[in-house]
Amino acid sequence: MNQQSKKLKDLFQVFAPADRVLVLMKPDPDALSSAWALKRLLSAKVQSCHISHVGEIGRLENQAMVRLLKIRSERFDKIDVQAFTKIAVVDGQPDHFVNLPLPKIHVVIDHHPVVKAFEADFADVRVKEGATATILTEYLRAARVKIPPSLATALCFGIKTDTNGLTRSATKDDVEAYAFLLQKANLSHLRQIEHERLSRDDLDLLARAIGRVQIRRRFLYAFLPGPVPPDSLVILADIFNGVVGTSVAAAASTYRNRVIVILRGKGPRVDVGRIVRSSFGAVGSAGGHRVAARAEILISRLAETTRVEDPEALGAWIRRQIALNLSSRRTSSA
Ligand SMILES: [Mn+2]
Repeated sequence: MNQQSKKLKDLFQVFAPADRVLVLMKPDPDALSSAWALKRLLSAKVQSCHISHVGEIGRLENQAMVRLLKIRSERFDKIDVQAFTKIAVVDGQPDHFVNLPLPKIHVVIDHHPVVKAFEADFADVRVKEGATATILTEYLRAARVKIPPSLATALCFGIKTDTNGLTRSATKDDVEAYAFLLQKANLSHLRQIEHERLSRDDLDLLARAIGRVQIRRRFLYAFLPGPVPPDSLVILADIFNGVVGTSVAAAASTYRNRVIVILRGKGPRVDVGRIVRSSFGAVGSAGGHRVAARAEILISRLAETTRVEDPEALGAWIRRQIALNLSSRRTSSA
């Protein structure tokens, strides 16, 4: 028996025919598709299997995915956890759900690094894989379960999203799973999901933001007087990252009591995670990786640093902070 078949056997051993299973996740494309794949995998083994998401399905692509592919997931606050006999978590770990009233978690399938050790009847955490959807695809193949077009499409989108179109931290396994799924997927649905990124409100916002873009050398910056929801800033930063001749794009605004800064980068030497940490790590939460990062700072924390009530002054302060840290030779004040 190969390794994947052994894991499948171990996974199935957790479940009994009378089990009512809850699959829990935070609803990004990788998590949604992985949850659906696990449901498919278990459907013949247990009495019932339900998918539930924690938080909102916010991004438009994700809403399009759920709508077009008819993924049935219920918000966590709408379900009764007590009605289930087993709980599985995908694309996350018990540590990511500490604020929820959860009994024991029986199964964990994930690709995030283990920050806090946990106990489960079955755990498969493969940190090297680009997507949990890749791992679930291997389970489906090992189980010889038929993968309907809509599920294949969802898994394709999950892998693509988590690996930035197979360009970021994608392994041979991710590429293989993707190639396998692509033959079964509905490509017109996949294209439609990927393209539904802008709401009508976002379009108005984009028009405003374009008028406020400043480009200095390879750094593109747009500050919008708030409030602007963080998800909309992500959309703007993604779009601005496409401007030729730039390597760092930042979209910033305020939302509720915070300053939000979203950074996107491209090019071989760029690391926006480092930039955002050295720019804002001292005053707020700041993190990310080479091509995507964000900072969130309580406005009140900046009251002594800049004139926070004046949007232009605040916007200029954020721009200066980033500009000071663009070059990796300049080390952050340690
Ligand atoms: Mn993931």
